[in-house]
Amino acid sequence: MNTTPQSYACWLGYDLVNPQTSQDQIKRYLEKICVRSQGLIVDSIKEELTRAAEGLLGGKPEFVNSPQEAGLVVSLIKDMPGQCGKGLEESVELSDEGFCLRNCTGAAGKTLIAARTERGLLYGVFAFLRKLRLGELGEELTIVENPKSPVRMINHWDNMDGSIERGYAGKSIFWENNGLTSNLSRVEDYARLLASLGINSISVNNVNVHQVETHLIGERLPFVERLADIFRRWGIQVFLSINYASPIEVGGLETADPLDPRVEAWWAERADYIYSRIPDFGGFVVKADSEHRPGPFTYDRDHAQGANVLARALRPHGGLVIWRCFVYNCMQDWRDYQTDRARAAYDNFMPLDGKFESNVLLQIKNGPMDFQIREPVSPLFGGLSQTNQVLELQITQEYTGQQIDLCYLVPMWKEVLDFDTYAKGEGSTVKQIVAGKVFPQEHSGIAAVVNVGDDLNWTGHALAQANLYGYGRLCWDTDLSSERIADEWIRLTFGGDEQVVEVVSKMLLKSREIYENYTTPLGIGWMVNPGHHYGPNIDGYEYDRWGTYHRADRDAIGVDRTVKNGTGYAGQYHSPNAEMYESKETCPDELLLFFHRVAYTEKLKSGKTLIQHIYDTHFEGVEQVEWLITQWDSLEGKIDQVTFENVAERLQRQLKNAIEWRDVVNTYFYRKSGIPDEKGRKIY
Ligand code: GCV
Repeated sequence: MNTTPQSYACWLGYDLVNPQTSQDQIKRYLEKICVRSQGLIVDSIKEELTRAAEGLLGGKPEFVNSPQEAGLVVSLIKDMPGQCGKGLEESVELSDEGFCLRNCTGAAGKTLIAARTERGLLYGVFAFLRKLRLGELGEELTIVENPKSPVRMINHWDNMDGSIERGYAGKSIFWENNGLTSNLSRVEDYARLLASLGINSISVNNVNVHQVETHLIGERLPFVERLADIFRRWGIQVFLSINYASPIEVGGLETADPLDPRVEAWWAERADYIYSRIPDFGGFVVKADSEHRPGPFTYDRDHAQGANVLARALRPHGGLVIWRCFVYNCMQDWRDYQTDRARAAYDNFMPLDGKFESNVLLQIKNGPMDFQIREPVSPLFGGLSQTNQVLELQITQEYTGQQIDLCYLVPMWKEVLDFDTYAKGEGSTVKQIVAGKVFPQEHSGIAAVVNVGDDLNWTGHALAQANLYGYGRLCWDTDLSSERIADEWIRLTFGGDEQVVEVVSKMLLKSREIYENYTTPLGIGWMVNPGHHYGPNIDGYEYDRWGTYHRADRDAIGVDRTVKNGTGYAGQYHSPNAEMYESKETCPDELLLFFHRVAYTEKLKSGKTLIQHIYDTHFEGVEQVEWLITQWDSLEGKIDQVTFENVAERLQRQLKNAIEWRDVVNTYFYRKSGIPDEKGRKIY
């Protein structure tokens, strides 16, 4: 008996197709396939096509040599017959990872998937299968796609004891008992899932690199080799997070000073060793001088000096250094009104713009704080103009419901990507910057902390799969809409029942607003239980050292970050954003408390007072969770039972959480302000 739940397959459940896709069409494409090229990734392509044919047709495809006999032809351009390949080269613009799907001229019913590289072919095949299942392959077919972001990366915060920092879906799928998992076939399934979205790089250990993991670049490297062997077959390069003190802890030197020649020589030798075992190794991800991690500050060196020594070691092998900008003072005194954590990344890294080696990429969290439900976009985007940049997102729902509460994050990421920095006038959006189109950058892209673990459905909450899917699709094409991504994901995951599509789509698209309604208001953030970060605790971080304050008193709440009277953070943006945030009149309501201190009695743009807005949104948030529950209940019988129950159970927990948030937040502000709710609802 097969006990694997349907949700294990995620969006690659090939038994599910939309009603628009006819069996004849599937047969025509998948019964006979001609794969002209050869290679490691091409082998994976054939396996995937076989899997797809088994799911969609109920039998293996026949791989034929002659394109004339086949319904589908898969070929590298260089392996296409002379005039055919030349014709294609001339008519379409393909990047190294791009692909082209089109009907072969003169051969009725035949479709060609062509690319310059095996990776391009892999992405083309997955796109083809997706379109086939969605019923989107018309008779006239010419599709050319090139990925918009060059680096499309997944970061794991997995530790080798199997735990995952900020993981909400079980244990690590890579590591157990300080060694490699015994379930490598699951790693292979994971690699397929990522490749189907176009992900091309992955870091496999936590950025907080503890003692055991420090030796992944030493005696534990063979484990990484095994993982790299799997990911390579799916076009994904493996990276490691490293401990900046490795020269001491692995190398036995007495220093890790980046300017010490012994340290430089040690890193170079280490890189040679790694590449001798993993020739296509991606490089290092580095969290340095952040939250007590070691870094160049110990030696009075700056972050450019710190990163460049690694970059020089990796460069001869084509490796990259992905250096995180999450650097701030985590020992702040809450009485200190001058220091502003929001300013920290910009203050630390702007003076270094242009000083990094060409294979260093600065990885910048989307907001200046830390993955809250609402933050402005980090002003480093648009600030840095001479440095390679990677946007860092968080798919794992640390502050956004921990995969208990439903929170489809794609709309939030779209806001970040669409944000216009005005760095070079209108149109200097974050998505253009990470595409490498605004400033000259040798490398750029997007990375995200992933939400998977060894739960059978990967993400704990089955609907949280939509965030992983959405992340990958957005990296590939930052112009896709949240609606389109949700629609695709639902159809590929649950099939094409229109009621399911409509209901789940509404639930996903409303979910971020709902979560925001019952949690922290208007961009102020935090108010969570310290440590694990789930559930409300308004003053949990208020008198602490982390720089995350709301500063509520009986009259007002919010942090003044204006240039005129506050911390000056608003001035880190270009005009006209700086002016927009500086003034209460033009600052968007949803970020008002991030930038300004506002009295409870002040009116918002909506016409409501601040305190009434807080009460109303918190009552509404709970009602909206009740709405989510009725929506989901209406799908019973239309969704496989395991998934149905999984989501139903999470929604009940979400309701409890939302009620707790509502009552704690409303009571807190009622007690502070003494102002009653206009509508006389129950506040404690
Ligand atoms: C991996 C936040 C999280 C930490 C995380 C850190 C980071 O502070 O709570 O768990 O550490 O961000 O991004 O480095």
